[in-house]
Amino acid sequence: MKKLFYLFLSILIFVSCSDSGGEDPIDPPIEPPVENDRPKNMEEYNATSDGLRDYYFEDGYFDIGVAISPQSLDKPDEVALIKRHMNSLTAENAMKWSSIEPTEGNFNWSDADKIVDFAVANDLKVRGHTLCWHQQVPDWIFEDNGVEASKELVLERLKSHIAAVVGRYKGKIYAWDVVNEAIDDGGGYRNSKWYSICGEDYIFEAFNAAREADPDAKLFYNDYNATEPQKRYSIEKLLEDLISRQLVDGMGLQGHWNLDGPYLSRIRDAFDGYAALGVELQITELDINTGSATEYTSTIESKQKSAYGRYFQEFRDYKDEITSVTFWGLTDDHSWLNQPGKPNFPLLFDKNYDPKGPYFDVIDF
Ligand code: 9MR
Repeated sequence: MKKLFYLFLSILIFVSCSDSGGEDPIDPPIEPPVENDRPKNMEEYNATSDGLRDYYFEDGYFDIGVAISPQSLDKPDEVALIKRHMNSLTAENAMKWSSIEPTEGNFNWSDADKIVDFAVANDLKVRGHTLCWHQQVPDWIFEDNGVEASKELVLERLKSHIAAVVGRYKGKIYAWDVVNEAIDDGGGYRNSKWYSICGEDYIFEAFNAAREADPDAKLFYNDYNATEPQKRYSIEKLLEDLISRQLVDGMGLQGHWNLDGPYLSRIRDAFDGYAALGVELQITELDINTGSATEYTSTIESKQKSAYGRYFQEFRDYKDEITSVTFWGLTDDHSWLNQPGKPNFPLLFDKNYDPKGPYFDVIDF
């Protein structure tokens, strides 16, 4: 009996070790690129007017977008770069609650309008970002004459804000990040003001209000670290619930990634998991953090080339599921990661509006 027990135990150990289901220790080698006629260097880049949108959107992969501020549209160099490379725009901050409705019922539309009008005039799509978040959200929503507002009042304010914003851009904004970052890294609901006052109901009310205001808009749940298993399982549960009420169309994976991670196996599992639910996938805020290095050295450049190269290879492999990839900023110097005294180099274009090394990896396929 004892022998049998040990035999059973060793079989169990063998099986569990050989199918660890864990992450790859290192990412698998990248296939050597097939010869193509896309630019390989600055000289070839300057000799063509084609850009990312030609290689990805027009070739049947996915939209290529960028998050911008309205001030970008006053700068001819930035406008030229946007028109050459992008077919989709996101307002980096201009559509957030504190920008649009800083005090109750008083709407500032000018910055958001400027971006939408530019997009319409130049035949670019717009992703709306974001209707309900725990940041950039004014205090008045949660207050009522000096005390905490009731759940009913908060939900009323949420619904009327969403009706106004989505209603204004109906037919012009094709997709909305309705709720942003409602799940925390441990997989529970984020303990925001929204949650502490309304419980999870605010999520459903937000989606419902967006659906009512523009039934044709695609509605997304959007989050960071969406490839991390614990968080992913909770997001999947939330999506299932939203799907059963026909309130969601897509999952937005922000994509604030690093030179070394997430591992491709994690990304693949996440794409498979979300796509299996029947929603479309978008990478909504892509950038690759270069860490604490104060200069863009050749070592950092080569790591970033390989990171961008392998992530985009992965996106192409999932072209049937992924409908859009948006960069969180146009040039390194305007990235949220680039802080005074703490430079970062997360994007594909440098401060002179020139493509960096990784650009050529992204288009080399
Ligand atoms: O890039 C945005 C930065 O300019 C703002 O100061 C910040 C406010 O918290 O939000 C940044 O954008 C965030 C996005 O809206 C949601 N996902 C995380 C992004 C980076 O913080």
